[in-house]
Amino acid sequence: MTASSAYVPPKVWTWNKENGGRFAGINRPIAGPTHEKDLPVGRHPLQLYSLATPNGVKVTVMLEELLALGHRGAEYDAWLIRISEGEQFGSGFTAVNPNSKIPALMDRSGPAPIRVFESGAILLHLAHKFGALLPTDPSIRAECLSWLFWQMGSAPYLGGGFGHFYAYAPTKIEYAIDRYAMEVKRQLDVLDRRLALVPYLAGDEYTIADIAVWPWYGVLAQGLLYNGGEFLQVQEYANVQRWTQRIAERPAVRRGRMVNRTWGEPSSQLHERHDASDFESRTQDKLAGSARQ
Ligand SMILES: N[C@@H](CCC(=O)N[C@@H](CS)C(=O)NCC(=O)O)C(=O)O
Repeated sequence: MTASSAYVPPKVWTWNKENGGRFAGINRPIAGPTHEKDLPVGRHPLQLYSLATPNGVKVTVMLEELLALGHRGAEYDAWLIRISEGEQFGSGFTAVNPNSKIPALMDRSGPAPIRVFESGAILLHLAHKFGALLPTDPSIRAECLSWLFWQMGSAPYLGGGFGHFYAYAPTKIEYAIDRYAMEVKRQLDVLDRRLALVPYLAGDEYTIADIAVWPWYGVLAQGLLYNGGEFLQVQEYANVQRWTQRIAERPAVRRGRMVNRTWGEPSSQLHERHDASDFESRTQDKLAGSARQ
């Protein structure tokens, strides 16, 4: 019998502040701001407040794809929100996203600013705004939206379920790891079977469905998420592997992954993005080099 199986839930749950594991400092059972802090606003029409987690990367890849397609109105300032330091609970951030999670977007291109939160909603907002990466044919569009919403519903099992219990939980609970490993392998098989039939999730075209799914399942397939590649035997999903590789090579994906990234090689970290030239001049290796001179 493991220690966890001895736990008997009390009649009423109470908040044990010591019991949050790695996230004890930021997890709370209440919403709303913890402190007053305005958000910065840059010069571009789109203001993004984010971090390069899979949910954040969806939006920076989308913006870089739109710019690569020639949509100048997709120019953006990307501001860093350090969620491990609780910056998502500042009053300015909660005004943009009352759910206190990155990514959050302020679209300042019109007469009144529009706030958009939830990465799927942000992808749809941008796809509609620029008429891009969302198919117009009703049946292909339905397929695209189905895979987009599949991702929004499925990734919490991968992140909050598998990732949490496999990589972050203070104790390894076999039941929880088994349950979520099984579900994530099933999800990979769902994708693999789809990608056996078509090159991209909606069909022949790369769309916001791929942009949403790739930062989770593509990065998982690369073995880069939760160090779980070997455990889940991700190399077995050959069609997912082919799709993953193809998308990883896109220049906009390479750029989008660097934005608001605060870990990994210094040359892969662009903490804030305010101009296309920042990819050449403001990555952490370059900033450290110029600080030394
Ligand atoms: N469904 C949301 C999920 C966003 C989300 O979970 N963001 C995480 C980082 S990947 C976050 O901000 N966590 C901070 C917190 O939970 O306090 C979306 O897709 O935008």
